[in-house]
Amino acid sequence: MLFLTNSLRHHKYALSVLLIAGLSQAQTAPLIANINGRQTTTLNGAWHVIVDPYDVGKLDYHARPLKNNNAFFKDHKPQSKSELVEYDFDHSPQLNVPGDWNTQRDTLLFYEGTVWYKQTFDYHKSAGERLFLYFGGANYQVDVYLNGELLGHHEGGFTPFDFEITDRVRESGNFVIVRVNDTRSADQVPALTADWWNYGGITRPVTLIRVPQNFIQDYFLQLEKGSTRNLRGWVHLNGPKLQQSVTIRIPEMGLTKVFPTDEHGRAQILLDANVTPWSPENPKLYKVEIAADTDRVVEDIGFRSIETRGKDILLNGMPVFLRGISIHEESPSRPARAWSEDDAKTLLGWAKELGCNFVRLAHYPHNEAMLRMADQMGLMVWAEIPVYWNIQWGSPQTLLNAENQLREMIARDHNRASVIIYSVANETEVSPTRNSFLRQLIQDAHLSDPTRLVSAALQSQEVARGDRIVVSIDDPIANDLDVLGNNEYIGWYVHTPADADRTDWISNYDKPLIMSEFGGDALFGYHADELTRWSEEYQESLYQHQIAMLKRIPFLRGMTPWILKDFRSPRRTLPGIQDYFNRKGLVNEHGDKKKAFFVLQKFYQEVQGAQTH
Ligand code: GCB
Repeated sequence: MLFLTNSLRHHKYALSVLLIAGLSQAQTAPLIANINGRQTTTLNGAWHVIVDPYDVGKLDYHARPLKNNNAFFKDHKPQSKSELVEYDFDHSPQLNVPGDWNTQRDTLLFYEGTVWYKQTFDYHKSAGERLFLYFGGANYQVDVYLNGELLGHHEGGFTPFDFEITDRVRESGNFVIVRVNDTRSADQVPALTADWWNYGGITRPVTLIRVPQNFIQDYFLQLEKGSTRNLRGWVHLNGPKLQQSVTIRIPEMGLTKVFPTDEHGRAQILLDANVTPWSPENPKLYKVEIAADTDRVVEDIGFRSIETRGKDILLNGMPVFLRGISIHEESPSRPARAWSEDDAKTLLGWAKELGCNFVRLAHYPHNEAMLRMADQMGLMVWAEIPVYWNIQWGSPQTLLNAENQLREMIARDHNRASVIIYSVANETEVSPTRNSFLRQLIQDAHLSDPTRLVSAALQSQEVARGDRIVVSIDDPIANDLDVLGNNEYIGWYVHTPADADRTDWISNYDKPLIMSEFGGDALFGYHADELTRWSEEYQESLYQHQIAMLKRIPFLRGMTPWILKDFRSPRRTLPGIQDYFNRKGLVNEHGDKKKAFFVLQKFYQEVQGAQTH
């Protein structure tokens, strides 16, 4: 496992990795870093699908697993005119991969359950090479089969996974069958309810990756926390020849240095470099070449330091205010799961237009294109796992699952300069089991990647209500976090917008606070007075009062209002207004800007004028 050597120092963590390897993630291979830098063949395109609400492709009528040719993964064809076979991928309709199924066919909008996917490919394998089948993401439970045999399972809708298929691939007629099931359940992450659409399907690209026998599986290279010179990290080789020399080359810095790998294929890297740091004003990326004796990979990587000092957040040693916005992974051109570079460019372009230097990618790891685009455009990122609302805190299995999702997110994104914060939870209720669950995740994040800050979106408490309202940040896990996040809905779920004027905030901690959510719904084009719910004027006034209040919080160091764009949610049923959309967006699903957009934009211009970042 990728993180095994990393985590051996920490027994409990190592144990969870082993358990995961044995249980929920059977047979997935270690993740390959930077697949864009590899020789790849895409399997994106039209896949044949069978919608299977009763799971007849997997279970017989007594709910026992099917072992015979009725099991869909066999892709069996009748051998005679008399043979009974009740499925046929090749005459079943198609859906696009990547893509959610809900928005590709009207009858699937509310569908939650199983869909089977099939794709075929031919492949010419050269001697000495290895081949991996890589999924950017599929929601939620996935079984993958190649040529009628199980490759493995994956659980979790928003992180990548891969399988080695070197010994199983044929010259021609390969068929991949994937069972994707997005049924919600209480023990999952997220659990039964969430305020976003449960988009099912193979929602991110599927790729064949060709690598040499001994290859560079992963590497990590970032500025050490608090340093503007020390590039620290590691390289991890995979294959039979683990002891090699690894050369790190950054031509623009005139840097070349060789490091030996140990018997586990790992090299520790330390470079003294003259770095032009990455920042929102100058999102500098360097071409970094990592070359072993048997493999070579190149990637654009930026270097910046991020740390806290008391209540301040320091970017490259300088205090910074995070002018952010929250974003769901929904396409700006049509309300469906986003996955493409174009989607990323538009969404992040809107954030830039607002004057942001920061985005909260809520509430789960977004597709990789978003992170790479944030690197290029100069937007700092809060990255998040879907530990959301009501999780089964007492379940060891659920914790393993959350840890695995965190690990996969960090493994994919740990070289992105844009990522400054890992968030481990959103609006979770304090309890002893919740506290220890989250503490484990915070510890995992710090261990896996000591260069980033760890946060969580907490819930504050109202401690006084008289002439003044006093709200306190007080949570047992706050001490474990580097940065405090807090969601509040003054003016929407509680109080009136004007009540923000008489609200004061206190905190028991010498730590920075990011107001990770506030906001209210408005239907674009609906105009009324500022006390009328759902009107643009109500939302505009709410933002004005909120901003006036936020300016008075002495320990506030950033904010990510809820939210950039209206997004689909099954919880939002009000006809004529919501129509299954959460309307807290500053733009609607067609990109039309509401009045509040300009209120926030103006505030961010003011803040920007007053600081360098
Ligand atoms: C929240 C949640 C977010 C919801 C939002 C809302 O606190 O974190 O997922 O969408 O409130 O609109 O109620």
